[in-house]
Amino acid sequence: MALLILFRHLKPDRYKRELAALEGGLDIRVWPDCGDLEDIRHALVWKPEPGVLASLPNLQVIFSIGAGVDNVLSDTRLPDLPLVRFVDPNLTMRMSEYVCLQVLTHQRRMLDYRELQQERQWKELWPQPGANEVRVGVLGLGVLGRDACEKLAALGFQVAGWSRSQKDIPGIECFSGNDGLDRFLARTDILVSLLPHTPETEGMLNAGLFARLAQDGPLPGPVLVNAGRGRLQVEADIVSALGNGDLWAASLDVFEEEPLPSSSPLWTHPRVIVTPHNASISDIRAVCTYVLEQIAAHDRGEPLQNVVDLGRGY
Ligand code: NDP
Ligand code: OXD
Repeated sequence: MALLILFRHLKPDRYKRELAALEGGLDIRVWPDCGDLEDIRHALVWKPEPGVLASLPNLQVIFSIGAGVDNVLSDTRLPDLPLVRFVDPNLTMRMSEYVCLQVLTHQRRMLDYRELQQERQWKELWPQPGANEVRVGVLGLGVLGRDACEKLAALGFQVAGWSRSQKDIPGIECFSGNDGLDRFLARTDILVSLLPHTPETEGMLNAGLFARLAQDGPLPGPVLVNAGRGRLQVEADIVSALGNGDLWAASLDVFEEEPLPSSSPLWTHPRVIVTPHNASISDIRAVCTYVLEQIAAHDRGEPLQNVVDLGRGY
């Protein structure tokens, strides 16, 4: 009974070492050196080479090292097996750190103060709204969105969230579905996206949506923070919206194409903060512990946790 590490564009070595340290006798294979394919019961994946999972006759469970599984679901020959995504308090904490950092950066106008510092200018900017005057809207009220909302609310922001199904979260104004989206956007000064990439969400962060954000807020204009997935955003529209005032600033951790091509205007745009898809990285030991615990529980006949709904795509 073997576990296959199946990564593209990511080194498997540390995962292999951690798994071996946690479970001495485990038979670990690393793609493309799979050995006898019949031995493989479990696969640990990130951007798996399309078709490989379908070639494993005795595969039982697929484990994603990330919370997002679009990179797995894009395999058109994905076998109909349980796909478990990574859910972990450390991952959630790191994402909320990123979200709070970006929201505070824009609320406190740090891009402007940085520019003034470079010019050696001692100057106070106006307006300087407090957190309680700023309305943050979080797209996605799943594991990450909910925690980010609660931490932003603890900082004093007026927080709302939007999801597919209606939620009831104390202290957070909850909106849902297409009907709720307009009202949610119209009350949002800083928009945070923590949505998965699915056929429904692809391209939704576009000019039409930016134009529906609040234009009567306490900041000079609306702000976009995207740490969900890059395929949600239309980057040409972000650049145009920054030019026409539909957006005042943006913090982007994810991109249509990753790594972000050096020709992208986002790299040098004065109103954009770029980070290399590291808003929240998966802790390797935590991933390996999580996977081994789930395998042990599954072997005992207990249900798997955090299984992706293949129909919904997240
Ligand atoms: P969850 O599956 O827990 O939550 C997803 C949320 O999105 C749910 O609230 C869901 O609504 C909502 N949603 C999905 N589709 C729609 C839709 N069409 N309309 C409205 N709401 C929708 O995911 P997580 O919170 O764990 O993670 C979110 C995403 O964050 C991941 O998919 C991944 O892409 C990204 N991520 C990025 C990282 C980074 O470093 N940049 C790190 C980790 C994750 P409902 O609750 O009604 O189902
Ligand atoms: C994830 C990611 O989905 O790192 O976990 O993007």
